[in-house]
Amino acid sequence: MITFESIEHKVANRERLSLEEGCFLFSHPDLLAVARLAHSVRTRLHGKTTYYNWNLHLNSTNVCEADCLFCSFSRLKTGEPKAYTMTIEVAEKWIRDRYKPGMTEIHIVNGLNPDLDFDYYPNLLRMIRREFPELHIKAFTAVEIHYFAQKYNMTYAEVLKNLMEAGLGSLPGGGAEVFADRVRKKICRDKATAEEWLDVHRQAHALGLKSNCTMLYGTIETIEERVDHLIRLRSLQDETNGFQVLIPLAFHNEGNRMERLPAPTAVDDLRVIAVSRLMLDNIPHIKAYWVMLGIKTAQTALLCGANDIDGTVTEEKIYHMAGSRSPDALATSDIKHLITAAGLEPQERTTTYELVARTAA
Ligand code: V47
Repeated sequence: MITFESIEHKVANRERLSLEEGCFLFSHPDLLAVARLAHSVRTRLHGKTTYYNWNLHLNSTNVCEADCLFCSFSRLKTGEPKAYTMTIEVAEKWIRDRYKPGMTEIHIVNGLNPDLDFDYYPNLLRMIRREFPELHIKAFTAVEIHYFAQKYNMTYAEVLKNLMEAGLGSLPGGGAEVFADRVRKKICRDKATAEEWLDVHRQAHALGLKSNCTMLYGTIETIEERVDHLIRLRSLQDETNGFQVLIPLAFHNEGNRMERLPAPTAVDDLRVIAVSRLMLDNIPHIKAYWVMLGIKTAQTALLCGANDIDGTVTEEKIYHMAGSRSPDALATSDIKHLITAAGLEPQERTTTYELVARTAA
């Protein structure tokens, strides 16, 4: 029989938790006990060290053929109100206006735009590598890579190699949503399937790229489907060891077709962070993405299993168009303050978790 004590025992012995144990933790009435257990694992892995980075988000087009019910960012067609596609020149100016020497990462996620040639993407990366060589380029979700392969008639490996030659440094974790077919058929029926999403990451890892992974929670998924999602990520990680971090993504309900669903509460958020830490014994980091959680919940999540708070971000669109009330950007001094105020130790990192040391100005 599963009890909280039997799970504690397994965690202390570094044994892997099962689907049933994950479901038990999601339903356990004592959130603080689950959080404390997750914090003990976080502390075993990372001590008080809490990572952040100095980054910038670019969404160079929001035109998107996919019809995800939860999305507030995309526009179906070029020419619709609020649809936009930056030329490479406009993207260059956009970055230049926001870039500060010392930044280490640009994160790029776009819509699935039917009106662009494949060259647009390597050209965008080449421009960034030429003009902003200090930036690591973390770009294009597995859903985008899958779309490029289909649309431009290439294999995943061909797409990835092309983009790597142009400067791609790693893949972000978006587009995973929840892997269960039942959920995908309802909320994101016309984009990469779970197997395709996983296969893009499998192939990226085989080519030596690191990547991130996500889980979108709070729409229509069951607890069992959440745990199944985590277990599928864990299985691929057993195979490749290429995932760096899980970012649980809380559903935001403004400006999309799932507005009638209530958004997850802080208790849901903290529980997902904690159970993710406990289930994913082979993924090193769990990120409390402050843009999505809000600053206060993100800070609390650092004591419930998370050990990373993402970065400065600067002009995030996907969550702000879906109702996020978080600020547009955080200064690194604000991030460091949040971490130290939680009794933890801030450590700046690169995208691939090398430590960044800065001398005081
Ligand atoms: O793929 C879209 C999700 C993702 C909504 O890899 C929504 O470091 C909730 O993946 N409510 C994009 N979620 C963001 C993303 C990400 C963010 C930060 C860091 C990293 C990383 C990755 O956001 C999408 C989708 O899963 N999403 N709309 C919404 N209304």
